[in-house]
Amino acid sequence: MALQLEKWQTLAAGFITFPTLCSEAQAAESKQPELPNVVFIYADDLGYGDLECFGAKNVKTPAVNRLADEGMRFTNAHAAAATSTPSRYGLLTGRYAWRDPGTDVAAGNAAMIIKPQQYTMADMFKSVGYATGAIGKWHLGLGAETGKQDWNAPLPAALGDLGFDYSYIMAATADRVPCVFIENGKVVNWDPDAPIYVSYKNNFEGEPTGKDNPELLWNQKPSHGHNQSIVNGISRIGYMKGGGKALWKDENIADSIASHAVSFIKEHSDEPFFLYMATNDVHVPRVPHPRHRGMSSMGLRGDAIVQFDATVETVLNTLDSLGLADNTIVILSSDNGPVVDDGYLDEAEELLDGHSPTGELRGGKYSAFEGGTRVPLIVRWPGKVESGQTSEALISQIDWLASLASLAGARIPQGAANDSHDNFASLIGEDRDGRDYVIEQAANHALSVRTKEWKYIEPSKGTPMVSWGPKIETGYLMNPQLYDMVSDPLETTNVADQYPELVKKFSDILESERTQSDTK
Ligand code: NG6
Ligand code: CA
Repeated sequence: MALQLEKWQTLAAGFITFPTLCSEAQAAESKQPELPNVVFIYADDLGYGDLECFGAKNVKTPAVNRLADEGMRFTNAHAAAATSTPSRYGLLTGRYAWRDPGTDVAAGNAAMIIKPQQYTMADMFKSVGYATGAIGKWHLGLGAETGKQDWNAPLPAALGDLGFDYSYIMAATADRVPCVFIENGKVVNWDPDAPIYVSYKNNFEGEPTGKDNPELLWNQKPSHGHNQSIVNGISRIGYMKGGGKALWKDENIADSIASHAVSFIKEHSDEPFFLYMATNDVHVPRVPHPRHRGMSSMGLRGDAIVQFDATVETVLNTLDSLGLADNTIVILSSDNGPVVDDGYLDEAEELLDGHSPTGELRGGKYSAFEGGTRVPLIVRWPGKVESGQTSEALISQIDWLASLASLAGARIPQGAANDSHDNFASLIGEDRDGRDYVIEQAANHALSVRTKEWKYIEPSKGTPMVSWGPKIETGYLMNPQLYDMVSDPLETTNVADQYPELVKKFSDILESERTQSDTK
């Protein structure tokens, strides 16, 4: 069609008075540019300091470095929460998880946490004609009722209800049963000889567990927790029976995710698409494919970062080979801060050798300190986002829904995504200030207010260190905390007593956010 028009235009040039052709040519000129594709590469537990282009030691991340060179690196970007489920909930709904009960780290048999009637990022893209796909870690529940799923039949409530045309997902995390991929609500490679049963309460008779049968843990052993059903020589959280040939091999999870992402991109290369690709790397159990083993000097955790980088490379190469790179926004980030020992004996801590997963930030996953929610962020959009730049804009994942809606020209329905602000200008580097403040949720639900200058952590109950194994400072204290993020970016000195008026201002902000009604 375009070619035909060009031919007609050339022909018409000699006959300027041919009215129909002129108006067609004008129409072609004023045609809106095609909507860009959007690809989220969403890592799991990848820390602010875990990528080479964010200062990582002992591990090379050439593909991510390339993305940063060709795009913009953000040094003050935050996940909405310090663990996966609430963070993803905020990202995909534009609504803070702390407003809604039942949004904490989900079991593998949790019911859908985002309700089918809720508006999601995928609904938004779909409303303006995008093809939408979710591939990789889900961790937001499936099915209508917790514990009542029939894993041997199509799940009645799944991602299709949330606006995703296509999904190929892990129900929860690699350390939680069921250890199978689910494609469009059906277990992949479902094995009629090994029907699947899942419980988070009781074991199934005769099934070994990590607790009772440690001799079966040939692949990886737990350091804390993770001592229930055994799959692929690794004990997990929760009990499952069956699975047979549907059971995943942890070594292949990254490749399965990458190859399905490639197929999705290929299949939709001639229409706008939104791909939410959530990797399993670098969550526990870290069991990278043998070809990535030993590629860092930090053992399995470092090798999982290498594997994450390989996934990024696959996606970038696919976009290149299909000629889609220029018209695709690639956004890379992580769901929460890093953890070293998160429950398996993988020597992650012993082999750090000077590498700091948080990039020296205090705390880590679960924590109210910066290490909990400050995450790497890279945005690449050739020709639109300046390349090789760094932005210090204050950014929260809660805003991505409204920001990308503004890009796509989608209208968010009244009452939906209320916490999400249109910050598209900062996401593409035009505005280098970003939000006035972001709100961060720690694992115990303590909220913090972070401005460019200050970090306020509200008083909350809890132990100073995570109490169940990971060696992480929680930042929980019964008194208010205030840190001067300009002179004290590592949150070493609580100055709340010196600035009572600021403490009041920030606690008022939290109070008013908490009481905000359901309409914008
Ligand atoms: C914790 C798990 C941890 C991890 C986390 C969720 C234990 C002892 N620890 O309860 O290993 O799975 O939940 O991580 O069970 S997240 O990144 O998905 O939020
Ligand atoms: Ca996580």
